Amino acid sequence: MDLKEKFTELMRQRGGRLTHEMVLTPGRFGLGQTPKRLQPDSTTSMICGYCSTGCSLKIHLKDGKAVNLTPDPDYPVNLGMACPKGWEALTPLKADDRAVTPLLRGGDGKMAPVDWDTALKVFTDRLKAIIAKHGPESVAFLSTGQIPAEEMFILGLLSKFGMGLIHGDANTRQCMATSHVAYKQSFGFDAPPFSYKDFEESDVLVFHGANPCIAHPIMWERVMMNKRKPEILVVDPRQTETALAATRHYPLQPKSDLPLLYGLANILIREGWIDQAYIDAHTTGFDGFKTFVATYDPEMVGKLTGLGSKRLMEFADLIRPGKRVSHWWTMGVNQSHEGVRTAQAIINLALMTGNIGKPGTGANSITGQVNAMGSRLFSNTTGLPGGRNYPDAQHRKEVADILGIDAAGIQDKPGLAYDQILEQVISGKIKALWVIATNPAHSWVNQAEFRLAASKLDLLVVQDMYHDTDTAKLAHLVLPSAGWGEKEGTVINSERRIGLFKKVYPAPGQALADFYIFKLIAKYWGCEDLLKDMQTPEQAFQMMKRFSAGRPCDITGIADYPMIDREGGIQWPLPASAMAKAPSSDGIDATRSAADSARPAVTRERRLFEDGRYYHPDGKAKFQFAPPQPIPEPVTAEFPFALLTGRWSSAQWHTNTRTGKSAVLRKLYSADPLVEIHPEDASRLKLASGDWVQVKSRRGQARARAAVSSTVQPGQVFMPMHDVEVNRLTFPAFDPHSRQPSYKHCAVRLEKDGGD
Ligand SMILES: Nc1nc2c(c(=O)[nH]1)N[C@H]1C(S)=C(S)[C@@H](COP(=O)(O)OP(=O)(O)OC[C@H]3O[C@@H](n4cnc5c(=O)[nH]c(N)nc54)[C@H](O)[C@@H]3O)O[C@H]1N2
Ligand SMILES: Nc1nc2c(c(=O)[nH]1)N[C@H]1C(S)=C(S)[C@@H](COP(=O)(O)OP(=O)(O)OC[C@H]3O[C@@H](n4cnc5c(=O)[nH]c(N)nc54)[C@H](O)[C@@H]3O)O[C@H]1N2
Ligand code: SF4
Ligand SMILES: [Mo]
Repeated sequence: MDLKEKFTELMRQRGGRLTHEMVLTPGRFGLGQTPKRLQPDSTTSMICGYCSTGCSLKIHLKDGKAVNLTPDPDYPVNLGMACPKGWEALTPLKADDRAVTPLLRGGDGKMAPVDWDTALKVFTDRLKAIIAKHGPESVAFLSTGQIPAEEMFILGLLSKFGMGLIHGDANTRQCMATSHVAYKQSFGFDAPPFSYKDFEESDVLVFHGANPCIAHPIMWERVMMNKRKPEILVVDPRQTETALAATRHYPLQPKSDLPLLYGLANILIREGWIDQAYIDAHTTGFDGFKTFVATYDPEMVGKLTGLGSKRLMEFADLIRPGKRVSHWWTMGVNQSHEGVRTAQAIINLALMTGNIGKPGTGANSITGQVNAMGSRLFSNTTGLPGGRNYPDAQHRKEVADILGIDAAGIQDKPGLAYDQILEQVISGKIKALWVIATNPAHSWVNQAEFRLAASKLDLLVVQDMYHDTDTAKLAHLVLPSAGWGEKEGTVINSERRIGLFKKVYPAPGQALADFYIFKLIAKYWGCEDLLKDMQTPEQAFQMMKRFSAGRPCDITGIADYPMIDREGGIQWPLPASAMAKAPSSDGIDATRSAADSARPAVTRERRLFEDGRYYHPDGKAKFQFAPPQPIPEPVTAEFPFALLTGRWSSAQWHTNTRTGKSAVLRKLYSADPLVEIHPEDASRLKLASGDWVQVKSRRGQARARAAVSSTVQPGQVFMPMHDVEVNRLTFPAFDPHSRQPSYKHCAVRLEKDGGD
């Protein structure tokens, strides 16, 4: 009997009814029809559920169900465009392997369907028993940047203040932790300063370790709309699609970004290509920085990076003051053993050239997942809601006051980071793990370690849309979730724009929105009072607003969900005081209707720091720097290749649990794992494209097909992160400040494999 049949059987045994009270209030639990605010046969628009670009899609409904979609032409982000994932966004909802009922591993080791009542009792009874025996530090959760902010927010409140857990982290550690720490230390708050319009308004765009043609295709379309004939510089060891489309490619040696950036700073200072007035008025620490970079001689840096001193001079000349220069970075920077200092070295370049707070400028970290930014501000994992800090007594008091709880009950330091949580699972201190909307059995660095950790757990709970993800297969309990399109909430994109998810499709079987799963857990745990004012996502949003009041991310000027819809998304900050003022004069959207003009306008595209004021108490940005550290696992004679990893096609999303369900998207990528290898290396190893090879590291091995291509440099190979094999190889090194894994460098060797 397959799971679907088992579920039908279970429903039959129960008289075709759910046993829990949710059957009495289906609307409340996100079951059943489209919410009232949508007409059954109409078109509505909502944010795509994949990447942080945050495109808006028009969803066409028939009988209250989405039947089709088209990109939204009126939204300031995507202007009528979408990438293949967006066009195919409805398909994964209908997949056969959706989790349609909770599943519990029985004494025979097999998963069997159970009803929610049983699942929730197992969840609370087992976790409470573990906590009673081993303390609150023995249970941890791992969540995500892919669910609405309201869901992350109530999970954070429930887990920390309701269930009393200490440790919880998210896949945003794998992704954005570096930018978060870098901005906080440099600007005083985690605040990406840009608006997408800056893509169009730059004279020079520098992409550091970013491949937007593949990873953020609609942002790249915005670059293509730039009418200023911009120079586009790509700093990437690989000749990516973006590098090919750029005007200049700097194929540096992997992980030599930090010396490169210090070398550039040195040239800029030496040549007098800096904005001293800006530095004096708006920054601190420049003199120390100047002394520090003086030793980064162009000859030495040219050799170290493999770029040569001439190209360094050319680079510095292109980014000096006088033109609008914007710097953009993603995972080539963040996923590094020294990601934070590298990101800050980019920030330093923008500050010292005065290229920030003006059109077409900025030190701009592009986020990855649809709601990575929501997680940074509201998830209550590494910081308290509203971008507050655990160690700050005043911040703890503010949080306690809003929630009506005792400040003494709030921990005074953040919980453990992802890697430390897994370490403690392995050492036996953490006994239970609750995994929500992430698939670490594929995506976590060094799978051997993750598998070992999973094998040691007394309880692994996986809350996912699908029952057969690599992580769900290891679980003792699976909680079935509604996905994008089946629930409501807000998400925050890379340019700080808050947009809406809507419920346009019924969730299958007993699957529930994560929001209501958390609500049910609160009820069964006996702490539902904590969330009593948050019966719906929109009520939780109102609470998030309260947490934002007076903070740099203040959104008290957003009245409600319909306002977000009307305005085409709203960037933070938008304090209530801004809405009380007269309509702002710049950037108001010309498409606003006559009725709209009666209300104060929200400027549609805004950037931060236009007044040169940063969030440190002195109002200034800080130069941050430190000497580069050696590569954690350099190549050797035994493991002579540097393995780089990353995104491979615009049709693949991470571990492919969603994109893999679309026949259209599957046609756009390789069915087999791949390893890209340079023609010289391939000929030495007698490899042709399509041959199977074994890729081996000190931790594991992976079988992949050779893709012979000069996109990689000799001595380097590249594997897509979308293939589950890749993290059997990666090396668990971490940035010391952000604890983000360095996914993009480890040492491997290749051996031809006889098979076909
Ligand atoms: N289609 C698609 N789009 C996505 C995603 C997806 O899975 N699929 N995921 C989303 C998410 S969560 C994220 S975080 C983003 C990631 O977006 P990106 O960061 O743009 O994507 P990656 O391919 O991981 O890495 C970017 C580049 O870093 C380069 N790189 C490797 N090592 C170094 C180095 O030492 N220095 C420099 N300068 N570059 C280096 C790689 O060669 C690669 O081309 O994409 C988002 N968008
Ligand atoms: N080697 C290597 N590894 C990497 C990277 C790399 O560049 N190289 N990149 C890293 C980065 S930047 C990231 S962000 C991570 C991503 O790694 P993961 O987060 O593990 O990847 P996803 O496939 O996005 O997993 C999301 C899971 O959530 C489920 N899901 C989707 N929507 C919902 C929902 O609404 N509710 C619930 N409960 N579940 C849902 C999906 O089915 C899926 O199982 O991978 C990291 N791993
Ligand atoms: S670029 Fe990102 S947000 Fe836009 S359609 Fe593609 S996946 Fe969705
Ligand atoms: Mo990411």
